[in-house]
Amino acid sequence: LELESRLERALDEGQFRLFVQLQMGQENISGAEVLLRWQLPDGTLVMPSEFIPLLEQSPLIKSVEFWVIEEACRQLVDWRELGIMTRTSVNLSALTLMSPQLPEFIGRLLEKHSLSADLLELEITERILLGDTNKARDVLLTLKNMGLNIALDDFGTGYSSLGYLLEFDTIDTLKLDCSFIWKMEETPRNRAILEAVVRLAHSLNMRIIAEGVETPRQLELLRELSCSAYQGYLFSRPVPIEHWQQIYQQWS
Ligand code: G
Ligand code: G
Ligand code: MN
Ligand code: NA
Repeated sequence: LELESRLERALDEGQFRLFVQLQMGQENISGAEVLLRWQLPDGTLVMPSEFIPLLEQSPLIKSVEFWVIEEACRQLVDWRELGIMTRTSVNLSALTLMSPQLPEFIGRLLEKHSLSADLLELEITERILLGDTNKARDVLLTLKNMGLNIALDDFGTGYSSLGYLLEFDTIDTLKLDCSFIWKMEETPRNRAILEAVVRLAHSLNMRIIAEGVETPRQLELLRELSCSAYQGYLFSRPVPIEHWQQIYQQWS
């Protein structure tokens, strides 16, 4: 409760900040993931793992994530003026995704800024899809029909990942959880599992993004499987969103 009222104040006082992390395609930049940070008045950055779980249990998460979407669109406009077109993804929690206002909110933002919907990707986790499956399917279809991209984050860590693929044909992108990449070189079996997941994505015409790429060797092995994009410290750590121009120039 203490934390919750501090978070409410954080939103009012503009203490949330956005970082972005590069996603690299086979040769070109393919996108950037927006990551939330809470900057305390003394400058300390609080990571999402320390406040998102609590925030996700409160309606406040909607206000925060609506703000994230709004800021992401504002950035897309700034970047457009610099000649930078980067597909940008935001992470959404269940309450936000299921919010009846979400499609209209995003639609109005895109229209106001004349932004193409496919510049925006919504990352959701398997946990979100656990609840009301029919409702989730409707919401995702609405968002998909608007032209937005839908990504399934942390793919492979949930209980019934494959079941979700049966239920939700609106998902465009799988984000392969870091653990697959980090364990890939340990045993042939691990490598075979990763390969099978990448092939599955290809055969369903889904994009697949490998997360947590830290070493040149990991990248080399993943490139043999040709993922759609690679994200990890090998390319860039998350940086403050104002620094995107530098990262962009470095990698393009
Ligand atoms: O950047 P970092 O490693 O600290 O991110 C940790 C986790 O926080 C990631 O799983 C990421 O998806 C999540 N996260 C970051 N920003 C947001 C956000 O705006 N909303 C939600 N729901 N999760 C976020
Ligand atoms: O769950 P999600 O994919 O949204 O989480 C993204 C988080 O993963 C980011 O907060 C980022 O800090 C972290 N991350 C991204 N790339 C790497 C990496 O190469 N190594 C490690 N350890 N963490 C990473
Ligand atoms: Mn994510
Ligand atoms: Na996430």
